[in-house]
Amino acid sequence: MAKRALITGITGQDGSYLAELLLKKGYEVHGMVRRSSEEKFERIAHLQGKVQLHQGDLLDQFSLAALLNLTQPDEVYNLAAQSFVPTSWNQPVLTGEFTALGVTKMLEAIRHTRPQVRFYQASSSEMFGKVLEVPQSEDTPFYPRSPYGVAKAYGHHITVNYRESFKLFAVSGILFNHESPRRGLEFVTRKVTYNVARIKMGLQDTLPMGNLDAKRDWGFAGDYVDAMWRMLQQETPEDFVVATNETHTVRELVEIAFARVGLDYQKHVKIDPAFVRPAEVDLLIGKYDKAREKLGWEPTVRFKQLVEMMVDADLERVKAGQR
Ligand code: NDP
Ligand code: GDR
Repeated sequence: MAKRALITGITGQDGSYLAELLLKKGYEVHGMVRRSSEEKFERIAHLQGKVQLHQGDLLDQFSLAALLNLTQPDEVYNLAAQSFVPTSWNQPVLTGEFTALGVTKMLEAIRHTRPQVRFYQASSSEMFGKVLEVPQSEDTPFYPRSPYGVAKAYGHHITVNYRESFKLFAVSGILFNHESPRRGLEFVTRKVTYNVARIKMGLQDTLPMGNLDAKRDWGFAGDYVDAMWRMLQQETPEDFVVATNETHTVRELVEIAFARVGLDYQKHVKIDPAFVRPAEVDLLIGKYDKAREKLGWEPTVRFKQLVEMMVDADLERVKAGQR
């Protein structure tokens, strides 16, 4: 019989890639979606009829238990979260409700209705924040720098705790930044590649940016969802860092993206304090040796290739009058 998976956050960047991967592997895929006045399922439009969508919300404990009863999953991937770091300073309580307590709600639902489930929690390199070690591994202590990072650290620890307290097969993937042409427009990679395409097409001239000196370890989302799946196929539940072990500045990102369309970023990028954060994460670089050794996982897309893939995709979209 086909394995069944339930994905929260299926309408997000990672949810769409993970749903594709699991369908390819022959899974029956169920996704939890929030109701809104207008359905915006662009990222999974091409999977319509292949995935089964159900209403539910991380804030509503019973909706989670009901969904587990209805779908009887073998694997649950908890990707839903308020995931944009700047919003977490404007809505810190809501971020805590979704991104921190939402994890406990899901774990409680699993414990009481389907304890045999294999559970994946989407943890983040933002938990390392003001880093205490370079590069960062599974053993590096956390020092989060935003309400988002703090909420993710809670989600991480409660996942470990439920594994140790109730013997659940619960794992936490500590994923570094991962991007794709499906990335939300407010995140820095997509913001840059989309605006570069618009500037190239003569639709605007300037790009307002925040801190160009921040360094990130950027990989491709398609690679990272494969690591999530591999974590749930292990014999014993363990946590893993997933990264590329390369770090680049936002300035390099901007430079490569503009160069792809034959432009000089210095003529278009303007620093706007509105995009500078109250507290910054200056340097992230992940050590993924454990994932390589135990999961047999390697990133397949490197930084320059990733940025150019995103610029090319955005150029096509802008030419076609799409977002
Ligand atoms: P997105 O922001 O693209 O997607 C977030 C998803 O969560 C959307 O489907 C959204 O639904 C859903 N969601 C938000 N709040 C709720 C709620 N209360 N109830 C139900 N669903 C909700 O994120 P990504 O795909 O980029 O990331 C997936 C996960 O991985 C997130 O938890 C993120 O924090 C984490 N992560 C991401 C990294 C990255 O670089 N991308 C790195 C490390 C961790 P809707 O469409 O309705 O808004
Ligand atoms: P991040 O991603 O905060 O690392 O979280 P984001 O792309 O938003 O920022 C990366 C870095 O770029 C700097 N920056 C800007 N960022 C944005 N968004 N807009 C700008 O104009 C801008 N200018 C400079 C930021 O200061 C920052 O240093 C992402 C999210 O996907 C999280 O959910 C996830 O957990 C982490 O990655 C790993």
